[in-house]
Amino acid sequence: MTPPAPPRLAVRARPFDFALDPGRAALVVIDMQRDFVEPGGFGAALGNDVALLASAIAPTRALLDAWRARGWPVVHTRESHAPDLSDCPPAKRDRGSPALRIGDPGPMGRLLVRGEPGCEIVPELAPAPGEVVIDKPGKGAFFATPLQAELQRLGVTQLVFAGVTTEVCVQTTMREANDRGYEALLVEEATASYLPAFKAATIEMIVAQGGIVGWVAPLAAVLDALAHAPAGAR
Ligand code: TIU
Repeated sequence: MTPPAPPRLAVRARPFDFALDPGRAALVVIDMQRDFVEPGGFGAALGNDVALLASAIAPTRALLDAWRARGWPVVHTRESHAPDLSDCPPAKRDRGSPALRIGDPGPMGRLLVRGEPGCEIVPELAPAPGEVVIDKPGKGAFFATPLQAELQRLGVTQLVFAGVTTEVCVQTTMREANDRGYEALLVEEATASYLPAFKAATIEMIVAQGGIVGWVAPLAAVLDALAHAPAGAR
């Protein structure tokens, strides 16, 4: 006989409480790479003040610690391209007029190219052994990646999101997840944007119309729910 499923945990969220399923929720950390967060990377080449993203590191670390303590699944993503740029459409590489383009050499190696130092996740949030790492050529993490197959393998139906940037890769991935039937929750302090007004607008877009894209919760609410999760439930 299969044991009864552990009870769901109410997370205080907008537009209404999120019913966290201890057996089926993965933490998804989007693109916390040196190329976005540190000077000299892709984000800086686009003309952004990368210091604005540092605020997301400590809250994301708190989430990771709580998730790992429960033994629940963690997924990290990296926006990245093959060294020959065969997975980088010219329309993406040529966009805008940055100081450096994807694949160009910078102080942390070639921008957004797999294997280069700048493409790695910041040391504070480095993936632990056994955690899933998805290299993605697009802004959304489902496009041209094995993410859906990995989530199915893990039995995951709920995704709790952290990472950068809120309105680009995080929101795109939440929308992809929502359309695929996943329940998606964004943790407010664990995400950041180069444009704080866009982070605020994204949060409102997600929760509008009864949660048209998903839910948004404060970090404390998620940590509180995790603290009440049955030991080892997964
Ligand atoms: N430019 C910007 O805000 N973001 C990206 O290019 N990628 C991600 O959001 N990861």
